[in-house]
Amino acid sequence: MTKPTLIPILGDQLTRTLASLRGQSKTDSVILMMEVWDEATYVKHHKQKIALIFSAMRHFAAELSEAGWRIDYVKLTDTNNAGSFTGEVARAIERHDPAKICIVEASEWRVRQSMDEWHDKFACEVEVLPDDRFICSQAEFDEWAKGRKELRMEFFYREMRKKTGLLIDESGKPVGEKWNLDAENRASPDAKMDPPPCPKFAPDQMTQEVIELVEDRFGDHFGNLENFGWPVTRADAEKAADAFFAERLPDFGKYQDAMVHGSDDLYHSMLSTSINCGLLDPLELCQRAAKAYQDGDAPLNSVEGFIRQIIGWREYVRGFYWHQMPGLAEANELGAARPLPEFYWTGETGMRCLADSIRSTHDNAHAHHIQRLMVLGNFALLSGVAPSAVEDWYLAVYADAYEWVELPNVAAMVLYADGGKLASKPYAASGNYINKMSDYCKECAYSPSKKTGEGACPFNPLYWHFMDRHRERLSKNHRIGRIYSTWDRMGEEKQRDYLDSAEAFLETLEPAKDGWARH
Ligand code: FAD
Ligand code: DLZ
Ligand code: SF4
Repeated sequence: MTKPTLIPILGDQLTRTLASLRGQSKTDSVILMMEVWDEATYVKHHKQKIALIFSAMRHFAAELSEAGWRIDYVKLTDTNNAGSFTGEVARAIERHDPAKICIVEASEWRVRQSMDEWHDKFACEVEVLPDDRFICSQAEFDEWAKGRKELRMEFFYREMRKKTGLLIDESGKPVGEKWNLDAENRASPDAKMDPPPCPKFAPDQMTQEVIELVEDRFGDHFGNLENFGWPVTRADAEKAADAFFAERLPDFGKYQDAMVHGSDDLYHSMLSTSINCGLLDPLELCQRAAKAYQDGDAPLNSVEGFIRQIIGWREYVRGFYWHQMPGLAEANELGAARPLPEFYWTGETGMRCLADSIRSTHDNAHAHHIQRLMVLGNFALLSGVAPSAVEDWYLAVYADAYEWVELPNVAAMVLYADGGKLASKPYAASGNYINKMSDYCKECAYSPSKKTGEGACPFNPLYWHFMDRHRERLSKNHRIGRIYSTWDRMGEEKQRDYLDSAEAFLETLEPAKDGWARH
């Protein structure tokens, strides 16, 4: 009897066309899928994230089994569960005596490090294949980055447009003559907004069992499971995509940066969880978006904006992550050291923008981009929270969070902890920005127009406190340095007022209790 090939499939590799499945004989292979304690707890993930991954894994295993594959599925509750990928692969080798292991490279540094030991640890051959679900290979990204002093998404994105042919005309130029229509995508919320609700998928029996397991084993993790409605199969993820293209893509661009209290999905696609665990193919989604433009079903600013998020930002942060690791996880160029405030976990703050973004995070394991960047992120940046604490929080609370995508967004885009390798300037903003882009401030306990003292929006003094603290570095930055002439014109008394207000506010921040993010 020929020895089989063992094909481990990880929780974010749930794709029928995965490189390790292509060209394999169904009779000569065993697919291994493992629910393991290590993955469920390296940070204390939001309950919905664990339920999503376990349920999507179980559904995917059933789908493969139906298609004739031999599946060895290890549940978290299996008595001898080894608790780690390496431990489970070792046990599977004993069960199946494979000729070789064939696996697609892990998406995260932590897991790749442990997989690197497999060659020495296991007697059989270990073949690790590149993850070709990304449009840009790591070698290609590294080549693009070579010799560049600054890495900027915009130039990378143009290469990806040319590579994929998305929104490129016959003469090789961008459709509509501009590469980037972001300037058209900054509308404030208005009365014309009426986003149709995003589809939610009622848990079937398999998901229900997983929900009970999560409640039982991870009951002390952040978040609730009552609202669980994420797609956990490719079929449902496609329904979610259909609804987005039919109902929300046309206004996606215009209202991309808008925030409305209590309105969690707006015109966003809500597809990141499905893309990241493998249920949806990012390139196919972009091709659908481009077709919607060609067919006259959506305007260019929306379609270009959507495509840019995926073949631009998503591909770019993945390349950046591998280009910068392991240093990126330690980066702290601004020397930020404050503990994460407790309200990031409880939502108990009078700052209405933060409270609403944290509520959505708690209830849905999701907040949209501008809440993550300009509310939650901006606050952490301005108040100088230590990058590792902020990174752990983002990794724990979002259902779409994997380190390869979370870390560049948090460390580099939000916190400027990489010293500007990814972003040309810190995304620092006062209350003005949030007031312009949301309806939060109208009913807030603070006033965005009040600059200092009692009742002033805390973002206002914090903004100047941040700029003052980092003057030496930021005054040399050509995109933000000019702000210091405004600061200097204020005079000492006004400046002191800002700094005192900020310090008084910072003193009120209660640090997070131990044990929320890490076990
Ligand atoms: P849409 O607004 O509909 O955008 C379409 C798609 O574009 C998304 O599904 C996503 O795949 C991609 N995309 C958009 N922006 C980014 C980005 N900055 N980086 C990578 N992909 C992007 N996204 C994650 O998938 N996982 C994370 O852990 C994550 N952490 C973030 C942390 C911070 C601080 C910030 C500022 C952004 C983060 N993002 C992350 C990016 C973005 O917020 C989410 O992808 C988006 O909110 C998901 O909702 P959506 O599918 O409705 O996105
Ligand atoms: C996120 C996650 C969780 C919570 N649990 C598992 C698991 O038990 N088994 C598994 O295969 N994958 C899980 N995942 C996704 C993995 O963390 C992800 O596939 C790797 O970290 C990628 O490097
Ligand atoms: Fe947020 Fe300030 Fe507006 Fe309140 S006033 S919602 S704290 S930006």
